[in-house]
Amino acid sequence: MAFKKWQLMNENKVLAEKISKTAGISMFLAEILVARDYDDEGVSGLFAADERFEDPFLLPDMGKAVERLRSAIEKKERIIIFGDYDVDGITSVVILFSYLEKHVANVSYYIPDRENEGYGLNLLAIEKLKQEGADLIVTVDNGIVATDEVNRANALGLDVIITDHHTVRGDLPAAVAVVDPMREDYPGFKRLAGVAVAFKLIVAMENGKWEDVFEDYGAFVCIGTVADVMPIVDENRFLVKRGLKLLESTQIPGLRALKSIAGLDGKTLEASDISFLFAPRINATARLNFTQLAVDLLLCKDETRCNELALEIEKKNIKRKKLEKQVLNEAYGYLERHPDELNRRTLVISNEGWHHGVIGIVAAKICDHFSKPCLIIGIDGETAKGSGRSVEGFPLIDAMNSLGDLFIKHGGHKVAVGVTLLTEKIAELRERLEAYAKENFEIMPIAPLIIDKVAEIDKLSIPNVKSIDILAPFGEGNRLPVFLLKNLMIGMIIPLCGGKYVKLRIDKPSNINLLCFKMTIDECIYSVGDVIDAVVSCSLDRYGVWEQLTVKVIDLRFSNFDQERYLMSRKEYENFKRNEGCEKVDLKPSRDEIATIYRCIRREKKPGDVDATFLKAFRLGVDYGKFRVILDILLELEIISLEEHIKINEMDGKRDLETSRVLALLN
Ligand SMILES: [Mn+2]
Repeated sequence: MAFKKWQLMNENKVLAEKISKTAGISMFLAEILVARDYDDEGVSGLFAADERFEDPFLLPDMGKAVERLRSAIEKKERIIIFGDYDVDGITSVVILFSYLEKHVANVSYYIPDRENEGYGLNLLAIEKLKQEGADLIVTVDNGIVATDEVNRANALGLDVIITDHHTVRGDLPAAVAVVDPMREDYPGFKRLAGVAVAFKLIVAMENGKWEDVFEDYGAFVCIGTVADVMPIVDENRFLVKRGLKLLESTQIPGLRALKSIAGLDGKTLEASDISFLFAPRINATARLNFTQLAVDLLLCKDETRCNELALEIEKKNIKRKKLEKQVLNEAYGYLERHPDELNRRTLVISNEGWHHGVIGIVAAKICDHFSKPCLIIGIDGETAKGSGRSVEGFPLIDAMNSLGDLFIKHGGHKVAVGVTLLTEKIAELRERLEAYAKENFEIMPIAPLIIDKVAEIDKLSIPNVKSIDILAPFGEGNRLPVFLLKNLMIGMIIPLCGGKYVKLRIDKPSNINLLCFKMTIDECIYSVGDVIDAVVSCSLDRYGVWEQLTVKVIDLRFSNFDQERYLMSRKEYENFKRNEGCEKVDLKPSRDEIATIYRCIRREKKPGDVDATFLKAFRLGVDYGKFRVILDILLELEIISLEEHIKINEMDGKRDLETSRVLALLN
């Protein structure tokens, strides 16, 4: 498992008791809310949000947008919805197109080509649409920065209505209407998805009556909102909570086909089902440049055709997974061959031919695994495209902006960026990004695992876990409650599904079963009798009237693991490897310590990776930095080899520690 910094939120029993009484909720839930900085007012606001849908006419320019659109319908003008190829963009197109088509408007849609056109309104498309006889363009999920494009459209006598949810930069485009909750003059909830803004336009067309149109389009609004990682708070809570219910019982053929292919038939849906099962399938089409498939499916009214389209999409998704795995394996392979890379503050990995559609997912996985900002770059001859992901606390877009001269194009936000550059600039990007990180972050931030509270085993009861249901849907901005269980003694270790997963039976302080879905039996370094701490989440599985509590492990550690000490020691080692100066006495191992680690590795029946082996070394009293230095020495003297796992080499003759250069560096 990748190392995450456990971060326990503050507790305040007095406030929790007060909230529990005034809001009439369990103490268990009240403590979680306190950990999330809610006070009693915040709590009543939280639950009131379930009923809150703001009047769409509060959005600036909404009146103008409605007026223009109505006159276009009346005059049978040709309306083009200009969308985007991600899930938010696609769902936006689908709802607005369906609505206008139903109202017999002369309407069609345009989604730019991901590979050739990229995101947002562009001049060529505007010329083309004009030539094809367009009278009015309505953007969804884009357009707020398209000043030049709107000017061009105006010059051609083509009207534009902008609906978007992205940040306003500079002047607003000179469009007929610019509807965007991020406008400074909008006082309401800002973090709506593009599809929610498009939905508000529909509601405004209905004079503010949202109920019926929500029945028709709510499921799409929910999908786009969750897929675009909007926080599930405030108005989004309303949209997602109700939208999920609609999606559960939807009669829309395209959604039914997609649900069925994702294995979600008849299931109670959670926001995570959209993030992990719906969105990747819709996105797979755009990643491989088959966006049309997804739009066709979502608009299709014929069940048989829907099932065919869903199957096609599934094929694309399988292809996407294959490409992703291939790039991921090649990136890991590179890191294995260049282990010193992992001592850098930032990772930049590039290769010829890596598919641009999957580099973002791969960057996210590597960033998550090593807790370091990561750019994955696919080279395509003379130019290259990169996608970056970052850990909280290292705003990657700031770094990219400071290196702006290297790029042909770049954009993004704090945790995710995209860049296009000349292939010959990649080496410079690598070095300058690392230098930027060094200059601005002496100590790099590490991804935190945020824990709501320490829980006693007996508090993880069915009524308590049920009481937190009211907080759902969980997702961005409203994370699944997570608990820390301390000092658990393992009574039994049980392989599940042939060892793919592990069940830990805890005997002390009381009985509980922990399910580890992120660990195979081979990766389990714990033994019966070990005392561990576990970070867990809980869920209730319902089988008719029968309810069962499931406790899922998110992370595990030996109880006496000292996180601060580990982080200090790790920093010391990385500094040493980067030649940034270190406390040599902390890193220099004694002969005995080297022998101890050697024996520890040799004793192992199944070879482990560096992290797993370290946890054993740590129990023998060897700090992380020193442990890594010992591995370096053993590797240098060819006593061990390290690929994915650490193995003892067959040796002829003795090795002399005095010949180690690593050791000499620490004298
Ligand atoms: Mn969007």
